[in-house]
Amino acid sequence: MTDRASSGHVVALCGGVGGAKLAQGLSLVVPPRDLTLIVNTADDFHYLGLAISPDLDSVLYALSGLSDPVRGWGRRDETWTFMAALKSLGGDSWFQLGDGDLAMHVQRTRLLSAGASLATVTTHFCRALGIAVNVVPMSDDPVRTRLLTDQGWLDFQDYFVRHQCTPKVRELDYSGAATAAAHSEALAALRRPDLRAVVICPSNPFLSVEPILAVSGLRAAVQQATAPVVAVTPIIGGKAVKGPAAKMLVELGLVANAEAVARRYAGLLDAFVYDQSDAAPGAMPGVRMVAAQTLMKNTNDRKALAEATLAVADASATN
Ligand code: FO1
Repeated sequence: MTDRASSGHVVALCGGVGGAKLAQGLSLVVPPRDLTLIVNTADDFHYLGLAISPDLDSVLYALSGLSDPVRGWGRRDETWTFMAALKSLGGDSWFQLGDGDLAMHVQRTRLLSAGASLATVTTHFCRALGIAVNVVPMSDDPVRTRLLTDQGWLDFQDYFVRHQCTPKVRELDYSGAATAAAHSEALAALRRPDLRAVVICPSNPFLSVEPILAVSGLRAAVQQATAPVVAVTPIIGGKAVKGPAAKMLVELGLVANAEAVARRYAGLLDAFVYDQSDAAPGAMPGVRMVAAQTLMKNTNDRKALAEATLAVADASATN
């Protein structure tokens, strides 16, 4: 019988492209029944009358091998006939929906309007895509990230895509988070007696992780988890691997480094994984700082980072 350290349930909080990559890495080293992914839904929005859930889709695509390796979002080998035709008709085209990707949004919209919950739709997609891992939205209730910028309040995708993250961010609001019910499967996974680790993926702390922690009950559930909580840095050498995390840290009056991200999670962490090319973050009482290769260039890197992150958790559990 293997001891608990190399078995037990793993929960990962993820959002965005970096989160989807480590989620895939974890799915390669943990049996599917022992892995629950709690995914950010605060990027979700309605566009062309369709319900779009980008972070759920990025995880589903990453786990099913369908994700586009360059973009990080949407499907590989995509075609864009629909968007080109829509544009020629004067339709909105600022948020690009590939022809294959469009099927996800159409089917999600159909199932939601037939009364299914977002979690039920996600389970339906997992079954259809051959994914056995538990993929759970942080809540079935709407939570929406909004950003107060030098151009006023912006909805998330307006900031992220239409404005390409150029506006200066002053404040964030996760509207709906206080009243949204944390999904029961997310809470149950965090409360399992056989919990091995809680992994905070290398996602943007402001845009992907804190919206999850803002949903009532989830931060407390992570805090009270009986297993080590380990976060992986999304910042390497003062820069975000992808997206506006470093820029936002500076705009919010913080330093653009791994330590600033670790401090965002103060009170939650047992360990923090920073990149081996970086200086160790400043000491935080009770938080082990561990170096690893955190840049994931391919599937092997994702698998290796997942193994390293779980090894950190297992070592923390025995200390
Ligand atoms: N990001 C872009 O920068 N431009 C796009 O046109 C775009 C379309 C898109 C369609 C589906 C989808 O699931 C994601 C899409 N994204 C696009 C990325 C999306 O904004 C981000 O993945 C998340 O919201 C933040 O990580």
